[in-house]
Amino acid sequence: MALPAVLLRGARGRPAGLQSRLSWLLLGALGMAPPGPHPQRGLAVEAKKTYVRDKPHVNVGTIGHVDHGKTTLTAAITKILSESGSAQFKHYEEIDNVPEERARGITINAANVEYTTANHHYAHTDCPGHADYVKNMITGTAPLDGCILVVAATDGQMPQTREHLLLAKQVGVQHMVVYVNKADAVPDQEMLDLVELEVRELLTEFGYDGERTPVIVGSALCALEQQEPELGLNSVLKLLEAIDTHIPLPVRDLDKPFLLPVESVHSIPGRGTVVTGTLERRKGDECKFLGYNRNLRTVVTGIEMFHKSLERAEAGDNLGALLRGLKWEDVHRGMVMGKPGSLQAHQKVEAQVYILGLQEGGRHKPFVAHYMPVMFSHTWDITCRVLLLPEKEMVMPGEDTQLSLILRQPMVLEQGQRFTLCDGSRTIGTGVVTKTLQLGPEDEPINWG
Ligand SMILES: Nc1nc2c(ncn2[C@@H]2O[C@H](COP(=O)(O)OP(=O)(O)O)[C@@H](O)[C@H]2O)c(=O)[nH]1
Ligand SMILES: [Mg+2]
Repeated sequence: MALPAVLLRGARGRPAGLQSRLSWLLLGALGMAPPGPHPQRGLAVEAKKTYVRDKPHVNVGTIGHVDHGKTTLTAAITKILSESGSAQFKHYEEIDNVPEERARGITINAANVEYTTANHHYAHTDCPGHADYVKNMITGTAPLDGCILVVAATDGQMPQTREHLLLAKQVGVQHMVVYVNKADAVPDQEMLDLVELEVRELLTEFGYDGERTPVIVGSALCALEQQEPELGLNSVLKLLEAIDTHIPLPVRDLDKPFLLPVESVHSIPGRGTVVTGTLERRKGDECKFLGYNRNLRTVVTGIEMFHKSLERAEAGDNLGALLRGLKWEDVHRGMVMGKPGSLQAHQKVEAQVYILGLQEGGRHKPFVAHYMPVMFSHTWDITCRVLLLPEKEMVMPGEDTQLSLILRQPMVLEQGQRFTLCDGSRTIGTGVVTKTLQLGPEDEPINWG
């Protein structure tokens, strides 16, 4: 018997014509020049895109104080890599004047450039303004796997150097590579050494490995303007190599115990209960359901996608899972199904959040402690209560802040998990869990109104 039609959601096709392009690609991959220009230019461009996707993908971004050279460095990287066809050159102005992108009601004003190195394919984020940096690191759809911290040798560390490092640590960026920029403007080697020393200390202070973090000294401007190859070109090549080797591939969700946020629950006469959802992580047989104060254990006896039974599911699959011995009324949308032991429900978390400004559709008034928005994550939503840091009186629209949230019931929440806060139908903020906490005696009892 087939599963409900709800499982039938948009077939995913392969890109047409992929096979026919392979031989041409192969030549490129082997380092041989393709035989003259490709007969169809559009196809060639497309072919290159297909090719770069084969390398493991890593998300990086430039952080650091304003005017220290983040955008210049980003432009220089694309310029240098464009010469070997591994990137498209983006001019400084193109990166600095990106139009605003509206994503999930939040204005993200960040430039994304793309390039490939010997080992990886990179998406590199550079943001123009200070406020946008902070916002982007909290709200960005893809968390950064590593950051390039840019410090101008002319200034050394500055307030935003510290602030961005702190924030990077908060949102879970684990790896840093440092570029000490503007070395062309500092002829004194001792001064450069001092800046490097200071940066290493700073990294250690914020919980990074200051001793072993690669620090490359150079000049992004020289690299961009093709002057002083030692300070320019070579420093950027060294930086790229450091990024390639020092920022490890992110742990693929495919390797993690499976996790399925439940979208809907069905009862099928004669077969049992089926839950549907999009698998965030891979399949396992035994499973546990957590959320809304429940904790149920069962076994998956079958999975189906597009009316076909599956041997094994992969992350990203939209599937239905048949469960042994569970009743339809036992499971709800919003519960999370996962491998026993790999999941935990939490009722209190610490988070870094960005509160939307009025122009972004957010609140027009600040809020104070004990404010109760609804928190959305995975497929669940639940009322929560805001606790502010002791010295903090209120949070203004457009502000980013650290705070704690107490949920009405324990839900599956992990460090690094992203969520949205809503007030009625209005999205008022977005955040990322920085730490899961235990409820303390000071937290009870709570009146949920
Ligand atoms: N002398 C010198 N100036 C640089 C270098 N890199 C960037 N600049 C200049 O520093 C200023 C700020 O650079 P920009 O990339 O916009 O910094 P951002 O705010 O960190 O993105 C610009 O005027 C750049 O031309 C460098 O290596 N040497
Ligand atoms: Mg910039």
